[in-house]
Amino acid sequence: REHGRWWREGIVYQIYPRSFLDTNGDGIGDLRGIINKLDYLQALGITIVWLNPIYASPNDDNGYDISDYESIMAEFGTMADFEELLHGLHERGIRLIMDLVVNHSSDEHAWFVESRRSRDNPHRDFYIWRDGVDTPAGEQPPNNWRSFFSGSTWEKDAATGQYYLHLFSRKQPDLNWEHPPVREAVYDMMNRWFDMGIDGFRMDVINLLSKVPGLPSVPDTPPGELAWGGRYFVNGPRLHEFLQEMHQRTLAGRDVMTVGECVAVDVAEGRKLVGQDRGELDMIFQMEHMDLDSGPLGKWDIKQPWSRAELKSILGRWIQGLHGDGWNSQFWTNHDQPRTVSRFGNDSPEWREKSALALAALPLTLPGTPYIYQGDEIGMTNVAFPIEDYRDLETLNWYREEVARGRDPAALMPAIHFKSRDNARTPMQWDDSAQAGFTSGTPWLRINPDYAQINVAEAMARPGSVWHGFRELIELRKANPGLAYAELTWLWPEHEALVVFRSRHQQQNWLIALNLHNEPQTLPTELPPVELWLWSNEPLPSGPVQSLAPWQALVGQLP
Ligand code: TEU
Ligand code: CA
Repeated sequence: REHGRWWREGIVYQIYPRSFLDTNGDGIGDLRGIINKLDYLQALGITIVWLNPIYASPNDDNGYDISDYESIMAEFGTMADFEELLHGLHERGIRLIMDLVVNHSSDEHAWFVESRRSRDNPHRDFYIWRDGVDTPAGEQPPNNWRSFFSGSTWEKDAATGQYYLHLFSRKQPDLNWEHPPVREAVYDMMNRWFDMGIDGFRMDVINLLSKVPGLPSVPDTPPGELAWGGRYFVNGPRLHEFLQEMHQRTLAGRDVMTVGECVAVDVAEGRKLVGQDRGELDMIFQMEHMDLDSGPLGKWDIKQPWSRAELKSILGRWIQGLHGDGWNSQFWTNHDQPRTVSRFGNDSPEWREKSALALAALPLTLPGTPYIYQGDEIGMTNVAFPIEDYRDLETLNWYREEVARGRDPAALMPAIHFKSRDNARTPMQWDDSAQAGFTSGTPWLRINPDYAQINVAEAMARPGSVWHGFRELIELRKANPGLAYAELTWLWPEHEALVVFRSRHQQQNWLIALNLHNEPQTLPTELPPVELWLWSNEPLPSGPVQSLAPWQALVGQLP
């Protein structure tokens, strides 16, 4: 297990470059902004940075629509800036992982520009083209799959009269992984980035690469209606073959890490993706707990309160399911999710800081590798903008589709305020100056109006702030690397406020006790006596612990 210690024992900090720091006043964060904050990252103590896509892109989906995998997005800077950033991170002992988005490209990628030209273009088969279907009601798309971003997954292209597949937006055509030259081109590109010295890839929707041949329609769907076609592209028939080939061609023999973002995956499938002897990926980033507060209709169908018992059951299943074989990621949010404290904690002035730290203590003590999303280290909160101020295409497409179906626009806003991806994408709040110190110009997305109270300068200057709590928890994590490998036992798994567990690795034992609730909790039984309390967001207990205050968190060492 010597191999890969750095990523097993590491702490990842995720940077969404567009919203991190703008240094040239165009309102868009840039690589220079990250370079200027390298000492900040080092002070926080994190050991790995994951950068969201920084490649050339028309930004239909903020860089997840790549038009050139080997050049830097003009707004973000130059290749020289990138090299300086990589070097600056390495100088500080911080590794860098990049986003790999190869389920799809931009429709402005040269491959697609060629592909759409004619049916016999040499690049035609780089993408997935099909004829429409003639029906009594007129021509229909090749099947009835619904896109992740609303509407059909098919777009008819005038040049050839055929449709191309796009599981995401129409500006994100799916690459055809059945076509060997696509795979060759991707592996070559990956190898060139590795040769530049990057330390790994976070692989976007990597379990969607392989589609069931024939691309069948979802059965039992009323004509003209769309349906979730996951069974035909989630963990498709050739996925493992493709990932093993990728591993052999790019990863084998390199000291790099790979983390696969996987949608709608279960533990059995997860083990195939990250099992130690599989030769596929190192770590899984699965999102089952991101549905804790969703009803049957999906993410916009808000369900509150969320169940702490269900959280424990999901996390426990993944931890036990991969123990000793595969590797988990631990996180509360990312650039696709709401802000942690607003969603799972309590962002009122009374409880914001305490609940942000109670929540932070969970990923930073669980087995696996913790991920911190930019801004969470100061307890940044959700926003509630009018619809005009949203920029995220998922949010806007859903809004337009629902309005077109006749729903009252005002009735859609609570879900948007709670769940929009833009909650996580508002710019970093560095200080209380105009535009939160993010830009001297007009930010691409509005700043959260709470920046005068919630900002990095304030939090760093004040002992006991969320920032200092994160720094302490990161330090604790580094001093106790065994936490990453531990076996976990829940105490009171059914309890709807308490999240309490013992963690054991070799001779070491820990106790983590969290009250994830606004009310104090009397414990079903007194906590087992610890040898030493290591951390709390309250004064450390001096005797037996029989109750926890609202949002109290305790980390201790057991004999
Ligand atoms: O996200 C994949 C994914 O699962 C999202 O579509 C998710 O369902 C949604 O954002 C939840 O609201 C990845 C990237 O993280 C995301 O930013 C991209 O938009 C998407 O892939 C397409 O590349
Ligand atoms: Ca800029």
